[in-house]
Amino acid sequence: MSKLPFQTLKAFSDAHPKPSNRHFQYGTAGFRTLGSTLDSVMFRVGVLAGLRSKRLDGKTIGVMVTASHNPEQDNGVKLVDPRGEMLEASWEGHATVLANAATTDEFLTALDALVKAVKIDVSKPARVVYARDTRSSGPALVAALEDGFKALGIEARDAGVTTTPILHYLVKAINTKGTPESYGEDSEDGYYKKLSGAFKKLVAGKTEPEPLVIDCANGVGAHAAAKLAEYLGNSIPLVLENIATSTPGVLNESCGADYVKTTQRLPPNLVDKLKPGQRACSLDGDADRLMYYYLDERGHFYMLDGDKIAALVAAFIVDLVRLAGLDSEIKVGVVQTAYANGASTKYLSERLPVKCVPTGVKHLHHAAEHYNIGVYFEANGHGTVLFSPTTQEKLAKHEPSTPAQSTALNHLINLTQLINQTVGDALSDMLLVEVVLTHKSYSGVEWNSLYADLPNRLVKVVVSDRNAFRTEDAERRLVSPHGLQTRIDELVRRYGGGRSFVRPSGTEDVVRVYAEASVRSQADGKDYPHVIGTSTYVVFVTELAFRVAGLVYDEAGGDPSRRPKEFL
Ligand code: G16
Repeated sequence: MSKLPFQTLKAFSDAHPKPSNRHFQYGTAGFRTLGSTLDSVMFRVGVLAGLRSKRLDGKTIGVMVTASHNPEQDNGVKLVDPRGEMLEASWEGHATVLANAATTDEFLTALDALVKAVKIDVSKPARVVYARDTRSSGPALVAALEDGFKALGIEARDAGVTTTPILHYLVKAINTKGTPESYGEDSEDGYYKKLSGAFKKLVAGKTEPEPLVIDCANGVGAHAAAKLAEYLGNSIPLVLENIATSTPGVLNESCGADYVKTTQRLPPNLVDKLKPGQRACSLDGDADRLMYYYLDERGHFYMLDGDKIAALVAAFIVDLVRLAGLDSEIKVGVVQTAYANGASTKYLSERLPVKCVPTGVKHLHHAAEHYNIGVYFEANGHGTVLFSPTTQEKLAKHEPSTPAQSTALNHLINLTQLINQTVGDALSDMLLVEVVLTHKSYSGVEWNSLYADLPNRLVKVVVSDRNAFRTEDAERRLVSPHGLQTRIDELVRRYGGGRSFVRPSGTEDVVRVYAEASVRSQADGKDYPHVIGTSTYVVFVTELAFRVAGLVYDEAGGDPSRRPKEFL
């Protein structure tokens, strides 16, 4: 077995020293922190991607440079495995070890240990495809990544500036090229062609929808949405907003899917642009999350989040499976996280099997693979639908006995092409939502009325060490710090039920607190048609969230003089 090119690795590594005062962690979505600190991490991830490829016989590995919904000064990097899914969990630990080697010598020793531990044949070829979002720190970080590729002699393909889901698509398309499982042409154009082609077939003969407004978060989704719009032609009119990708300081700023979800508000600059009832949606900074919303006649805001998308899509697919005459053979299931609104879980569980898993697409994706058709969405708008290989085969071979069965079957087959099954994809999900709304002749109002959200509130607490917070039961309960869960339970009881949980973020140095009101009839008995508004439920749940946040802050030894004044 040949050896690693230590001399070359050493020379390159010396040019990318690790900052001594930093600890890096491969979290929920790879490494993610201040962009200015990530040079050494990028170089080392470049080398690691090559080793992962060699370990998998030269299959192409994806590398995405992005910090998604995080503020503009952050950046990050994540690896994509050959089928387009997130990096296998055991390699997350290897990534963290390599990123934290203090010196070049330690880095080389760690590389050698990794090669031996996971039995990598270094003589195998290594291939990667990489891309970045629009952040200004991106080009320099990509240069460091490319040094990693050069140091190991990796065959690297630059996919340029593009969205995370397009990079995932490319990885799968490259690795399945020329095989019976071919995922599509291995180019960005191939992606647009595949999605737009399927969309046009699915809406053929239906009334053209009213224009859809897309808030592109001033991120890379603006580029992709513009190209997609060209391919879609007049099958759906799209109005792109927040497309200033080269203006410093505006990425995800008062716009984008995370802003909408966490503030439960419309991006302020859209207020005057939306007509009552007009559908609008927000992407996040790398276009893997999607939030829908609309305003009513009185200007009230209604949010249709990942839970509402799951409810809409799952019901549609279940209907199609039944209409195709396949309901005894194909079972549909849903995967959610603890953030799922209690009303959505109730609505869905009355109709389908529902599973709850920890936050992070990788957890949802793997759980969804256990269903014939698995619908997974996080409340934050990150999700997709998976059709198992045997289900896809069944759809291809099934012989319908009536024209109605044949139509439903074709719709299902076209959905397998419309949906980016590698990962959550805001643009693919948006087209999916539009298909369902068109087929059902739903406006946002009908969609929203599937169930009424329970009022909820999400609060961030900055702590010195988020790793001191550990959870169990799909993140619904804390096991450490010791005793804190008991105090949260007491608080929740005092507030007349409801629900609250605390978990460390996997993408930011914070702990998140979620609180949700319990059944509406237990509060003041009034009828609140939507979450936002002057409701005692909202006051109740906000107070609960800030009380729990206060407990967390104090428990984590937060400086009393800097305690946020809203924490109770
Ligand atoms: C990433 C993951 C999502 C996850 C989110 C949670 O999102 O890809 O699956 O829901 O992080 O973040 P946290 O752990 O900080 O609450 P994204 O869109 O930032 O890549």
